[in-house]
Amino acid sequence: MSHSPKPEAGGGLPVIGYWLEQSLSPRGLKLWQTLNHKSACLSCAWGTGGQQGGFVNEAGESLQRCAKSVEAIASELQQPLTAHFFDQYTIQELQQLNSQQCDRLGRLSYPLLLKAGTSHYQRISWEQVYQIAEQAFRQPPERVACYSSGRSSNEAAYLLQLMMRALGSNNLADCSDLCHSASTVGLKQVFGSGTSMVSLESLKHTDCVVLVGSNAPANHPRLMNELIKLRERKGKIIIINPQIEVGLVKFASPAFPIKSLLKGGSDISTFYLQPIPGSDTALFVGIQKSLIEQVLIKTDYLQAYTEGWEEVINYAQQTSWETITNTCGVSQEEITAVAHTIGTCQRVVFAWAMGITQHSNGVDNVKSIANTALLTGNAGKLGAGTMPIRGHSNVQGFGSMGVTVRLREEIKQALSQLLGRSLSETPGYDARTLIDAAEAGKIDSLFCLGGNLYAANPDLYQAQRALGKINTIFYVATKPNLGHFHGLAAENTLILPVYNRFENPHKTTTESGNNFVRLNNEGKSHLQPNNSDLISEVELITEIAHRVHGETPINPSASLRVNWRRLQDTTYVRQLIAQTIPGYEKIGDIDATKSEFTIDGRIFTEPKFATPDGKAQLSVTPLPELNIPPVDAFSVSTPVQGIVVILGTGRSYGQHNTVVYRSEDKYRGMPHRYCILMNPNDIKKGGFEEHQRVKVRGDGGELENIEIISGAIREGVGFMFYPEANVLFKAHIDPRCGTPAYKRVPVLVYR
Ligand SMILES: Nc1nc2c(c(=O)[nH]1)N[C@H]1C(S)=C(S)[C@@H](COP(=O)(O)OP(=O)(O)OC[C@H]3O[C@@H](n4cnc5c(=O)[nH]c(N)nc54)[C@H](O)[C@@H]3O)O[C@H]1N2
Ligand SMILES: Nc1nc2c(c(=O)[nH]1)N[C@H]1C(S)=C(S)[C@@H](COP(=O)(O)OP(=O)(O)OC[C@H]3O[C@@H](n4cnc5c(=O)[nH]c(N)nc54)[C@H](O)[C@@H]3O)O[C@H]1N2
Ligand code: SF4
Ligand SMILES: [Mo]
Repeated sequence: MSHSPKPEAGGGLPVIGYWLEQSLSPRGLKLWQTLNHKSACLSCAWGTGGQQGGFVNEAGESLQRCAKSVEAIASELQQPLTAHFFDQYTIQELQQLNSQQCDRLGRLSYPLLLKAGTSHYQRISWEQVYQIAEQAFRQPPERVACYSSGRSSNEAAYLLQLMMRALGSNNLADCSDLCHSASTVGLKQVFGSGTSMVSLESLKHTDCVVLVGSNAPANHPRLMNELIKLRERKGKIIIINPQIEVGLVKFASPAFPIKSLLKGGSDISTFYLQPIPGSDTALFVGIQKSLIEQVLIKTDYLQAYTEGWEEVINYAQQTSWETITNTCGVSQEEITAVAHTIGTCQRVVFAWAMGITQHSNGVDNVKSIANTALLTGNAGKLGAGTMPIRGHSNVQGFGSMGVTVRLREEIKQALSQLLGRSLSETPGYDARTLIDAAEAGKIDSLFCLGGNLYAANPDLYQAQRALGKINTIFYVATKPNLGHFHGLAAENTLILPVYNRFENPHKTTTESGNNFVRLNNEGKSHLQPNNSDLISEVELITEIAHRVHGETPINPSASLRVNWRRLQDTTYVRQLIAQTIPGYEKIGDIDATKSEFTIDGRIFTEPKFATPDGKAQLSVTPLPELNIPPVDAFSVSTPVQGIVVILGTGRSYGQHNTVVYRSEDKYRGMPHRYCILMNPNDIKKGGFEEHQRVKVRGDGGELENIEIISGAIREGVGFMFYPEANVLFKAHIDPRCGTPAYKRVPVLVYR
């Protein structure tokens, strides 16, 4: 097999090639129309698109669409599955499909039911769907659960949680439990607010960005424009990542054509630190220690605006350099240089993604970053602060709408007033505890609003077993995925097709990771009524709620009334949101004003935070104890030739979460999905050669025939793609937020 050379910059020609290929395809015209549709991009939470036009970002700048949005739209513009498709294939045959093949089957276009003991999904009517739903939702409330993924609208999210709370169930698991939950929990403790405190406008004033555990060139491509501009104004960028992601070193963005074409891209990283996976807390405590030694701590600021800082300083002082550098694997010299830059820049933004949150100490990781921001006075001023880079395009909106097991007290009060009764006090299941509860036979009915609960979880064997103990599962989706064929319920598995964001017959809203609310116009689907039978998510949820909860308002004397069918009008839903969700007041008249807005109370440009006394709360973040299991911990019976590495599992450049669009990853030189990226020295130490096929075994399972690819990754560390790698390991979570340690998976690579 020939191996093409890896690109020397992120972005660039492969991306332009992809735009061209899609534009020239038969759906090219519809694709461009959709790109121009006034709605937020489907893909990531950077929040491009909206009322000013599809290519405009939150700061009103144009040319901000990236190839990822094209990928997402192109996939939604596929033809519908034919009327008899599911008659032709048994469920066993469908289980042979990989993620990419599932997605390429086409758009789901009619409701489907797979009954236990039968071999085929069969088409059913919406009336049959509602009858099954009525039954399913009438089970004891603690045995009814939902899971959601952040592509749907605020309106659908709000209705989903309202329906569940009205039932008396708090079981609102969400993909954010597997994602940024550590950020929400950590930031709330420190600042009283769980989202980014930096607006896009504010980011333009920074002179230093510390980007930790993020592969933004692939996953938030338009953030790269801000990093390029930062370097152009002589700002600094500190990258912290065990893996050298080529686009974090150099990135070619179409918004900077001259640099991209003539110079092969713009420089990104000023410093690139490669810590041991899972050790970021140690690295940040090291940075704090160095800041103290270099007398760069802002004591006046700490005294005026924070609490708990003395303990944090004491802890950093008491922790020896030896312990710090041994834990994080970064030298004191490098830490000192980076601390000097952070301590001497005027306005520093600390941004992070999954490399920080997906660890069994994810909350500490987040807090150690927040502490560092505070020690240097970099929170609560323009151009500075903490910025979790959110995942799905509306995942943050789901949290704001109350789709969470950690409901804010204010929302709880407002909802109980709306429903005319107090909400259930039984704690709800998050994504992980839901799987455990299901496995223990404690769940009867599960309603999945988008997503792929099966394939997104660690330990796919457990996920499958657990889902198999639930009586009825509803998968509300736009396209088929692995979960629809492997995550089968004990009795009834339903797949319910819905319109996506740019097709809904009504207006909707979404919230970006920068706390900006977008208004999405009505649209029209390319699917023809004669060969498809779709409805909107809002219609589906309100109809189920109406059937379960009845015609009448739940409490006629409550100050607000819920009339479920009237809630099919999303204008009315927005009014309820305005009245019950803090910071969302302006949504009440967005239909008339068309004014997209920044949510109140989230962006801090003054050092007064959302805690009860307005002060930020620092607390000690203990260094993690990171162990590497010996070879014999993997119970391989015969003597083996191999090596134990710490695996990070994540995304390729051609996938969106569990949905694979392209199998190869050109930027990392990984030609297909079943590769492991390893350091050349580890390949040698294991007695292997590049491109050799090996077995990879974790504590949950094994994969065979994995191709070794040599790459710029720290020694002792490996990288594989998810969801394929999710068979390898069991769930090890941070108990404070429930997020699994997807980024620190010890595996034996052997033959
Ligand atoms: N195109 C595209 N865009 C997406 C998505 C997608 O799948 N495709 N998914 C969306 C979603 S839901 C999310 S959550 C985001 C995900 O966006 P990211 O978080 O950028 O995605 P990951 O692939 O998980 O990569 C995390 C990075 O963390 C690094 N890393 C791993 N372990 C550690 C560690 O211990 N410490 C540090 N400092 N770094 C580490 C990895 O090398 C990798 O570069 O992207 C969103 N946007
Ligand atoms: N090993 C490993 N596992 C991980 C991660 C990792 O880094 N490593 N990352 C985790 C993270 S950060 C996340 S967020 C989760 C992702 O977990 P999920 O959000 O559960 O999964 P997705 O793959 O994003 O879901 C894709 C499906 O959503 C459906 N969909 C798309 N658009 C719509 C819509 O408009 N409406 C509806 N109803 N459905 C729609 C489509 O049918 C598609 O198949 O995975 C987690 N799992
Ligand atoms: S950066 Fe994110 S929001 Fe912006 S166009 Fe790309 S995928 Fe869409
Ligand atoms: Mo995510």
